[in-house]
Amino acid sequence: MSKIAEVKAMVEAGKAKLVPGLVQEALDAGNAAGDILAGMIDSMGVVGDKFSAGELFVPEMLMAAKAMSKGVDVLKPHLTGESATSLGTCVIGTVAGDLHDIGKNLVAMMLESVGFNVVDLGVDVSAEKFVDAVRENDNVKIVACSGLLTTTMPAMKETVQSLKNSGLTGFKVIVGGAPVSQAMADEIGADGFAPDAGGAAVKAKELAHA
Ligand code: B12
Repeated sequence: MSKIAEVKAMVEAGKAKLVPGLVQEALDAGNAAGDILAGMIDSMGVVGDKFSAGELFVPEMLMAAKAMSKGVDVLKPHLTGESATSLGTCVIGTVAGDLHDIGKNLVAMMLESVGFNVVDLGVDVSAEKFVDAVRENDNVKIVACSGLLTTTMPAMKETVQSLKNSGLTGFKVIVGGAPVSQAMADEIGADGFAPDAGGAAVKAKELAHA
């Protein structure tokens, strides 16, 4: 079994203690950090499908998430570069009612690596909290909203609308997460969408310069 296949199997099995060592071994064997990350993201897809099929439950899903997070910690220095320039501040969070944060954390990491000062509000963030963060932080150029549940899409819409109606200016709003699409982003009035963390960084840079 290849090292990446071993990492994937252990993420799926939720082996948080084993994953960091295996990720390091995969790096040492010459695998690119991006390929190892893609493998772990695949594993989360498998876990989600098994959850849908009733083959595993929330505790197993949580263990897989913990295992992936530990693996990402090892990859972090290999995925991000030091950026000398500052593109301004990016406020990021997962919208109200939603506790999923792996994708949001990856997006935050990539935004930081391209030169944003990232203010991470965490998960289950209300629309008011997003607006307060824009008011309270200097030079906010981007607000990034993450959401993984179809049931929290109304909260994402409310967040975008609250930000747009706040009277505050100088920033753009980007949205993302598995159920989000460009069409949905357009419909709720967001300025940008990207399907993954790398795309989020590209889109944020483009909008911050616009
Ligand atoms: C791990 C997980 C959990 C963990 C989360 C732990 C954590 N710390 O995040 C736990 C166990 C807590 C959990 C709970 C629940 N979950 Co859950 N979970 C997952 C799972 C398996 C993986 C999610 C993940 O981390 N993916 C990997 C990351 C890297 O991908 P990502 O988040 O999509 O992020 C990428 C992009 O979307 C994008 N992106 C993300 N955010 C942003 C933001 C911006 C601005 C941009 C531009 C891009 C962007 O970039 C990221 C990196 O490339 C998914 C299955 C799946 N296929 O997604 C189900 C899934 C999301 N969960 C689901 C469900 C139903 C639940 C529960 C309701 C289960 C329950 N009965 O309690 C609860 C809800 C809790 C809550 N209130 O939030 C469903 C959602 C169904 C739906 N359509 O709404 C899924 C799809 C599983 C399924 N197939 O049924 N879950």
